[in-house]
This record gives sequence, structure tokens and C-alpha cells, in this order.
Amino acid sequence: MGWSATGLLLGAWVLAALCLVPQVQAELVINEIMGDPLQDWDGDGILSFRGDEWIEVLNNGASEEDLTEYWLRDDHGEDPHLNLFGTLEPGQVAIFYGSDSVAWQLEQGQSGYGFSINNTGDTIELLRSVPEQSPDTLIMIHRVILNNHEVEDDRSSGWDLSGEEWTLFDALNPYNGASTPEGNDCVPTPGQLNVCEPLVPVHPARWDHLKSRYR
Ligand SMILES: [Ca+2]
Ligand SMILES: [Ca+2]
Ligand SMILES: [Ca+2]
Ligand SMILES: [Ca+2]
Repeated sequence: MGWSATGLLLGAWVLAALCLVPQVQAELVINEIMGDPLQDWDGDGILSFRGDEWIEVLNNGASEEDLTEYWLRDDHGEDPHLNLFGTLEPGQVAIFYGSDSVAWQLEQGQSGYGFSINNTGDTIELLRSVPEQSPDTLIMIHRVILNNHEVEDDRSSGWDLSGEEWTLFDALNPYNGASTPEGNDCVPTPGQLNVCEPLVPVHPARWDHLKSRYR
């Protein structure tokens, strides 16, 4: 499978849905998702099940993308959870945190629920404004279905670097079950291309070193 619309792993029923909306070339794709954070991924000093979720997008096209035309949401309710911002060069990724979503929602006068990625599994959608129509007219251009085991403490899931396989970045919380996607023993790569970085064990502090600290 490749990056083209026909290559998305979403199944025929999603392709059928895509055919029902005006065709917009999907230059931007959802690249990696962290739905059940167990650390301070957004770096604000607070661990938040809401603020530290993140969704990464990749510009798979040949030209710079204006991200303000794009929106993210899950498939519950009608409202998008974030209007993306900034621009993105070809081949580059951008990351958006739950805290970005909360801030945007509060600006809109909505409740700040963030992305609300369900820890038992969810469906995440990337939407795009229809050119020359109201910004409220959004069409879905990419959809990712997350299984329960993908949304567990500090596991992310996303495309492998070739864009051919949706895989589970589980080095921080290894998955040995039989469901797909299988774990790849790589750490999540927020804000970076989905290269495989194995977990580097922290050298255990030796007891005499520890004692010397407290003398
Ligand atoms: Ca945080
Ligand atoms: Ca969650
Ligand atoms: Ca789960
Ligand atoms: Ca990444």
C-alpha cells in the first residue's frame, strides 16, 4: 500500500465514503497519533490525559500546504476539535497537541475537551475546507481507526517511514498481543518523521554513586 487514496488501509467502506464527497487530493495525511499519554508530551510541566494527547500530520504532496485549511476531529459529534495552523513544507511533519485543541476550542467559546481520543479506540479524521466555500463546509480526506491496544499508556501508532504500513510504536509500553498493528519496538516520534528509534535504556545509577549524592 502507498500513500494514495486507494492505498489507505481504511477498507472499502471508507473509500466508498470518500467517493461521496468532492474529490480533494489528500496531500496532507495523519501520520502518527498518541491517544493515551503517560508523560508530559507537550512540555508544559503538567501531565494531562487531555493536553498531552497529540496528532502528527505529514505533507505528502509536492508543495507547501497552508494548514489553516485543515481540521482534526474524532468521529463523535459534529464539531472539529482543532483548526490547524501554520504552513508545512513537502516531506515535513507538524504536531498538534491536545492542549492546542483545548485552547482553540475555548477561543471558539466551546468546552475545552481537546481531541478526546478514546482510550478504548477511536476514529480520527482529517478534514479540509472546500475552496471558495464557507469554512464550515469541511470534507474528510483521511481517516484512521485506532484499536484499543493502540491507545494505551505512551504507545503511538502511525505509518512506517515508507508510508506502506500502519504500525505501533510500542517501545515505551511493549505490546505482545495478537491484534494488528503489531508493535515495532520503536519509540514514538512526536514532531519528527517516523524513523525507528529503539528505546535506549537509562544506565542504572550505582548505589555508591547514589550514596555520594546525599553525603
Ligand atoms: Ca503536558
Ligand atoms: Ca485519551
Ligand atoms: Ca486502550
Ligand atoms: Ca512522528
